[in-house]
Amino acid sequence: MGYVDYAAEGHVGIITINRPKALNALNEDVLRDIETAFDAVDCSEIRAVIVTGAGEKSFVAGADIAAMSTMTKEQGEHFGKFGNDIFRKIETFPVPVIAAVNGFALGGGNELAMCCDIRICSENAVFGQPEAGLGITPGFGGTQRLARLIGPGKAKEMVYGARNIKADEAYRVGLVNAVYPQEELMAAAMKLAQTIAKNAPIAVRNCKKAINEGLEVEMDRAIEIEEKLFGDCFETQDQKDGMTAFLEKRKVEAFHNR
Ligand code: DAK
Repeated sequence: MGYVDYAAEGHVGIITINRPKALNALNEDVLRDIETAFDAVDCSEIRAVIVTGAGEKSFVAGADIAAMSTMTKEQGEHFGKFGNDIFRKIETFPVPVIAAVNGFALGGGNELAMCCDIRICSENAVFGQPEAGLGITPGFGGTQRLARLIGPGKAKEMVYGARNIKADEAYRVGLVNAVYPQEELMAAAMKLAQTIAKNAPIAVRNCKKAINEGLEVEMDRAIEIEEKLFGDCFETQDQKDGMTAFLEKRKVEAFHNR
């Protein structure tokens, strides 16, 4: 992987997009490397993944404008599908994914952050969908996920106006959960990931599925999805260990992911 680094620390995987000369912009090679990195995550060991960008300036400054500038309609559609399939894979990745947004998250960068489960950012982060100013629409799910996350009115203001927002506004509108000084961002992401990793992994995975799949259907069906995933937990050793520990008035030592 030339453009993406992968490291595991305990039960946490860290994927770093590493193309700082172009502010980590996404061309096909970078996208392919992101996919390869996710494919390499061993979910029997890893319980949460952090995605971040190399350098102190940019998470991802968007899809690669130079690469897109000469695309035909067919190539544009192919590029959109290629990226969308990978982003959807991240959105439905079995374990939670945290975006640690350490600077610009524009266009495809904001779209990458939005397909993660949780976003936190540094004080210098900037979010936006500048595509309309470049003569295109957002193409990696930006029109869909932004409206779902912050509501259609605010999303339309950002998308139609190609208006970027800074970290404080991103926090206010609910695009990010928290803002940290740049030097504290990765430690905060790691703390959050470890908090998740401490809980029963199968239950956490089922929670992710229940929330994501439930949001896509009407409430009666959503509740059925939750019931099924809740029931499945009773076939796990982690449920027995967690509840036995509670009844014996002690903390569970560790969940074993089985
Ligand atoms: N693509 C390619 N190179 C980029 C880039 C990008 N998105 N962003 C920055 N770079 C490169 C710059 O060209 C520059 O390269 P050199 O000139 O040094 O070779 C280097 O990174 C440093 O950038 P700057 O010199 O511009 O740095 P500044 O600090 O002055 O400015 C900036 C930082 C982030 C404000 C500025 O670089 C900027 O405005 N970048 C573009 C941001 C942007 O518009 N991003 C959205 C891209 S559009 C679709 C599929 C996907 C998409 C759409 C449709 N379909 C198939 C339908 C997605 C679209 C997008 O993401």
